[in-house]
Amino acid sequence: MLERCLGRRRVRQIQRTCRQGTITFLCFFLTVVMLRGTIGAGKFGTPEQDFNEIREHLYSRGRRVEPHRVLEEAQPENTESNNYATFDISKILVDEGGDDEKRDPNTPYSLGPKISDWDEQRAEWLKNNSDYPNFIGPNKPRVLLVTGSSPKPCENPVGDHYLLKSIKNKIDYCRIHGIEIFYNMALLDAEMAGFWAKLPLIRKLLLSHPEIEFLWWMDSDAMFTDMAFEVPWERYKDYNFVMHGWNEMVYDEKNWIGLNTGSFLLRNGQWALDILDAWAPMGPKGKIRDDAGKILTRELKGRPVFEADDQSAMVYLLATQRDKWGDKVYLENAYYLHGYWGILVDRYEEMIDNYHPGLGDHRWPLVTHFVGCKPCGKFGDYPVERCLRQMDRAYNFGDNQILQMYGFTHKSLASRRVKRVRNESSNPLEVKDELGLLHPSFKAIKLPTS
Ligand SMILES: [Mn+2]
Repeated sequence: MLERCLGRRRVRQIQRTCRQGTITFLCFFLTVVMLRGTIGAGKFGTPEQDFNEIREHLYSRGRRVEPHRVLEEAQPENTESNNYATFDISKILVDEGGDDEKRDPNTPYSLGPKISDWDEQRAEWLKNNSDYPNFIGPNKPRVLLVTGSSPKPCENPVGDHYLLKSIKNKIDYCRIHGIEIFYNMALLDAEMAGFWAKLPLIRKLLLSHPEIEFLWWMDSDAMFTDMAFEVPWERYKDYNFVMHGWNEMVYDEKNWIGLNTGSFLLRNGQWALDILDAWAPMGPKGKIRDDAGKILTRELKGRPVFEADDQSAMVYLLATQRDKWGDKVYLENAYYLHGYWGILVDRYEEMIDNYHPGLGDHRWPLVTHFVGCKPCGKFGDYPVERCLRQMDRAYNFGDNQILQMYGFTHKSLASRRVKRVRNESSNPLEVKDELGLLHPSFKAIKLPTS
């Protein structure tokens, strides 16, 4: 029938083609079987997975991301890809872990060797190192702002982008105000991971930098939103520890949000070492921190059930030992040393319409703190979209005060794009910025006249 329609020669041609096709298919099939043997069947060994692995093998050898066995060892030069978008960072960031020195659980935790004459040691050092005075002007202490983030990348790369915005924001404020910055990414004491990591770090920095008069701790989730506000240092001359908070809420109510430890000032001295020692014992992770969390939830007003955190521990310490510490602690609420984002970010436009930077309080908050947003972690207490949108607004609100120095502003608080707000001048040194932040008096250094 076929022969009659197509003719004998044509049919033989088709038959030959079919035979060749069968051989080709057999060859392909054997290749598949061989490759499966070489590279493994993949995580689940599904046909689709097999196919993907084989395809990747055939077309992009050397561009593969996951480690694999035989072929890679044979051709090491092919493992180098130029594509950052597809590179798997876990190849480089290996979690060694495991070799932390274990502390004897029967000995109480301590931040370090007992020091009881730090004031004398420090005074001696300052006398011998007059090039490093602890005050850099009248009523202007030498300040070190300390902040930091986890040694690991964030769960989502967007988190790292916000960490970058956050440190850029702090660099700007500190440059304008003549403050030094320390950014920490090392976990100095594995037992004090999480919100407690700041304690060993702060102690280390106070002891290594006797020239620092005040250490300013600031969380990575807090941003400066008033670039023109200078801390009223003179107000704190008789105090060692300044936090945002209210005396009644801490001492009378024992409210766990009576103060905030996301942004505080600590004066270098023996007193600081002593309160760090008194603060630390609830920190060690595991049973100690878990049990302490139960005590704090029971004793403090409004505290949810969770492991001990540094803020609750500070409220508890002050409320139970007011006699010992209270006279040197200043709970500030005349301006926002810490300002809760929930009540501030939606009011920025209103602030712009009615007020100006330099006030630091509800009219123009010094700090906007994104309590409960965890842009670097897996889960926060608020919707991700709301947190990130509002963090952008806070960043841009603060950044506008930096951009105005150079004649620019963000197109809106939601926009990363900028526009010009004044024309270029051929006499650039005659241009004065509105807020006077280009050459602020609080940054000026007065050299002694001979
Ligand atoms: Mn925070």
